[in-house]
Amino acid sequence: MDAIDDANQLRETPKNEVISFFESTPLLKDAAEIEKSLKEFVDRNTSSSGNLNGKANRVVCIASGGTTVPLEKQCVRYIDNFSSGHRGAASTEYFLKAGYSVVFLYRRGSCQPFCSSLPDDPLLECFSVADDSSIEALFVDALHVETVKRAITENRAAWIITDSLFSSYFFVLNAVAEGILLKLPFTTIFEYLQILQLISVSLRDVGPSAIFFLAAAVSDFYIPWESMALHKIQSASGPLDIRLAQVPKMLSVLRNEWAPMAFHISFKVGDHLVLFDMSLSAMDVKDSFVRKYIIWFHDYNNNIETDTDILLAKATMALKKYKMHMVIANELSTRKEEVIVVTEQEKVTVRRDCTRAGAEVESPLVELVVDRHSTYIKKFDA
Ligand code: 9Z3
Repeated sequence: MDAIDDANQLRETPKNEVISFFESTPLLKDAAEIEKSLKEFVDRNTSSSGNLNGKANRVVCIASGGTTVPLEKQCVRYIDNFSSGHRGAASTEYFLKAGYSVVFLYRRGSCQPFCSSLPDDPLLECFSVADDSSIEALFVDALHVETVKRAITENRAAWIITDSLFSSYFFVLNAVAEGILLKLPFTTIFEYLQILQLISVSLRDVGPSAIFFLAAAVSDFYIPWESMALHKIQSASGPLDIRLAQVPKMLSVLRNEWAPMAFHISFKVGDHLVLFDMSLSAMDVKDSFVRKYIIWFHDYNNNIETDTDILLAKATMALKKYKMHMVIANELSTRKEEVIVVTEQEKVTVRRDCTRAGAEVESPLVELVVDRHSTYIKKFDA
């Protein structure tokens, strides 16, 4: 995600790269079902009386979690991109509270809105909210019965029922039931990009009232399907050499072709500390010499002063290159504390309110995004 990424940013995304990526991609098994649920979602939330959540037809697509790159078609091993999905899940909560309807495009198993503090536990699947808002246990099949039995044996059932956070889970079930939240899962880069394309086509008629909030950590490299091994790569054949192709930069395709009227927000992540952890894990990362050396190395290459400057330079480049309306810059190590919002007009540092317990940076961040989105929409009204 660094030097190569920057070089890549300087060239346009050639059309043939995009076409060949999609042509060689395994087709989504449930594409028809996803299209159907997207159509119903858009119809429900973009009526003349506004969406079901109260804001006039405003919809946000939130991409969350990391994409994987399989090494085998019958996948045993894969390369992953780091992201817990917390940013996307928390932002979903604040957008719903702000009156938007949300398409939540998330990595299977990553953090979920309203339950990011709950364990990813199949026990939760055993409950639902009844019409009168009471909690119902769904003992509909053997799996549910087994899950609950096991939870009781393992002493988890009591915990989960008494924990106050559990009620959050029902908020999210309600949001899905009310039709203001549509959750679409992905695992691989192939699934992610195909579903993103389906979403953008479905939201095209929403025009400037739609936001793309792309917080997912998306693979830069992949193994094209046709050159991928079918079965588990054997270790008996010795060391493994893999050649990865570059994933075409779909941001510009999304911005220019798939959803040209929408308000586009991408994220730029600074990874200096990660580079540190990975390449020098055997050393003491607090070692000031190592630290200085690495920072000097970056400064030398970029001819600018600090890590933040480097990150901001990259964010500004992404803003221009992909014609984003907003690029949100964050460092992995401080991402829960602060982000820097970069637009053509401004650079705003948004911080978590540390005076309030449990306050999250996504709260003021979404507030700022909603404000700038309102200004954007007004331009079309004029
Ligand atoms: C982000 O920068 C997200 O804010 C994080 C959130 C992944 C850091 P968590 O899910 O973390 O709360 O644990 N997302 C975008 C990361 C990315 O891959 N950006 C690309 C890049 O920097 C550009 S699209 O090259």
